[in-house]
Amino acid sequence: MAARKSTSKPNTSKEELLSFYRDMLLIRRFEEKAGQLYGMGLIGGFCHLYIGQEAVVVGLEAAAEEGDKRITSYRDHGHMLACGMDPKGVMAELTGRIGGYSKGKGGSMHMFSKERHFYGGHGIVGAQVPLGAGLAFADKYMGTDRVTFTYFGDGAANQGQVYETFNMAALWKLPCIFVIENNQYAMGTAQRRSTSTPHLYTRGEAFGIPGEMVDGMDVLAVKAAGEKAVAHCRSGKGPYILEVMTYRYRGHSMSDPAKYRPREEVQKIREERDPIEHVRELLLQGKHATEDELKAIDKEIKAIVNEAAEFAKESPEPPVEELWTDVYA
Ligand SMILES: Cc1ncc(C[n+]2csc(CCOP(=O)(O)OP(=O)(O)O)c2C)c(N)n1
Ligand SMILES: [Mg+2]
Repeated sequence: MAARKSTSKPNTSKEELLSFYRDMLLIRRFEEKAGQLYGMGLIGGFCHLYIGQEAVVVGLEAAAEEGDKRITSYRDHGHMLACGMDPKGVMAELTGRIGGYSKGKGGSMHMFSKERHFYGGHGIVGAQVPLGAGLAFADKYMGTDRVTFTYFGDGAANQGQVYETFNMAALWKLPCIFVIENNQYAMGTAQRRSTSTPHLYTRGEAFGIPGEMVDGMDVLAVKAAGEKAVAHCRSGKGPYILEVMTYRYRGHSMSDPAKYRPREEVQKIREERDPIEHVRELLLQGKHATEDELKAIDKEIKAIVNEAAEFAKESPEPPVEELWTDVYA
């Protein structure tokens, strides 16, 4: 077992690049629209945007098969869209309307889809990690060969429950991929100020869990690492850790003015490392698409997002009777 840095790049096709482009663009435009609706007062409460991190979830979803499960933190809109949940239902939940995935009673951090095997949306930092191992345990117990993608942040990686989970997941050889989305900040705290060692992918070594560091701004590298992790888990060898190096362009949440980092830092990554721009260049350089064709895709995606926003605005608020439904007593 050795934790190591991944450098390999997979082969790809025009179709795959186009689908990565679409899927990442859908997340970005959706999140930009959510930011606008928040600014207009149509979304209340907490709202954590995923802009900049799109290649992580899109690359890993390309390595997943039907029936595989996923669970994540509060920064969850991208995960929902990437696993095939309806943008209208997600946006309507953000605006607190009856047409939302939780009938408007959950909001940004509390959405689920049994059909798409999406298990939330968790506001307590690190809480989804043992739950993810539990989902993987269920698959092992039932004798399926499905795997669970358990996503958490660099900040959450310092939580005690993560290590209790690593121990049990390794002991029971659970088919769980622990995806550490390292966007380099936990709220306003940079990783170097909070974390004793620079590499989180080695954190499973004490438990015998292999780990790998992946370039999270390169969707092809993420997919390749995901395929390797999935093959490991599906073959019964137990859990796997992927530390996916990424960056969030916006503040921690909509209420964060992001004064803890210079603007130039964000600007530099946007200009030099943007995951969508990367695929756009591969498409253009490989002559797989023209500028006009890519513009047409952008237009198509904007229409889907606008339709979701219209649906979210027109859907009524939940009636008072809904206060008494979906409640455990
Ligand atoms: C147990 C717990 N402690 C603290 C918080 C407050 N909090 C919310 S998000 C966050 C930072 C988490 O950072 P990270 O895991 O890197 O995820 P990111 O927001 O970068 O995606 C903190 C401290 C919380 N929600 N839960
Ligand atoms: Mg973080």
